[in-house]
Amino acid sequence: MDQNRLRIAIQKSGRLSSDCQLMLKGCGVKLNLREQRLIAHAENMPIDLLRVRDDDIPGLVMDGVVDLGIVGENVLEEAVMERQATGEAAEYSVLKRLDFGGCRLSLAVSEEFDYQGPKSLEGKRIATSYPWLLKRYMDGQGVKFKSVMLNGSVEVAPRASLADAICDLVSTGATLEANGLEETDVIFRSKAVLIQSASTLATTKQKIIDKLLPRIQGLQQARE
Ligand code: PRT
Ligand code: ZN
Repeated sequence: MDQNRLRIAIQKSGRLSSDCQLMLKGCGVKLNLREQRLIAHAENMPIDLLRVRDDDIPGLVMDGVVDLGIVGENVLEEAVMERQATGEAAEYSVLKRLDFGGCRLSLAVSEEFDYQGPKSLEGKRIATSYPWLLKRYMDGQGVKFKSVMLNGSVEVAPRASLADAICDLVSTGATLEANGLEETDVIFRSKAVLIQSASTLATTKQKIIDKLLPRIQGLQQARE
């Protein structure tokens, strides 16, 4: 990769990809994303896009492998807590909170569960892909629980008797309803954020960022 080109990590395919691509396009960045390539070079600016799983984005930014990244705050915060727990560096700065990717991380139980607040989950098994965010919330509530780590199909865990409750992302609530689950506690509210690595950037790269940021601001204002 050319060291003079600004490197931005975005989700390759998923809920954030099209909004990320639209945002960059709106900023005047001409991309050729037709090929399923890992790296896409902008045609008209010194910018390279690294297209990866969203889970890899916090690490790529915090390790300084890329200069910028766009990721959900849920994934970012979980990664920060995990890295802090293992003594890894977890530094970055948030350049902008974006106006897409909105969701919440919530606790949910089966409709039959007699839920009287977080204390009802004492000693219970909770299925989640976000064990650190969940633990922080439950520690705050003074409730001990067992975390059941699932990277997908979290919402079927109670029905499959794998867990007594779940802690999962919610946007419309349709998935919870379809699985006979009731949202009880919102533990984290998230949006996509544009983050920057903590390493010092070359002036040429900083200049591109200084050009992009007001354009992103303009796009968001136009949508308000
Ligand atoms: O392959 P990769 O690892 O990159 O993608 P992924 O499958 O891990 O993530 P993806 O594309 O599903 O989500 C990327 C990001 O979008 C998340 O990290 C959130 O920041 C954000 N986001 C916004 C959501 C949702 N809304 C959302 N509703 N992520 C997931 N969901 C799922 C949720 O897990 C549940 O299964 O949608 C379902 C609930 O939706 P409703 O509308 O039925 O409530
Ligand atoms: Zn992911």
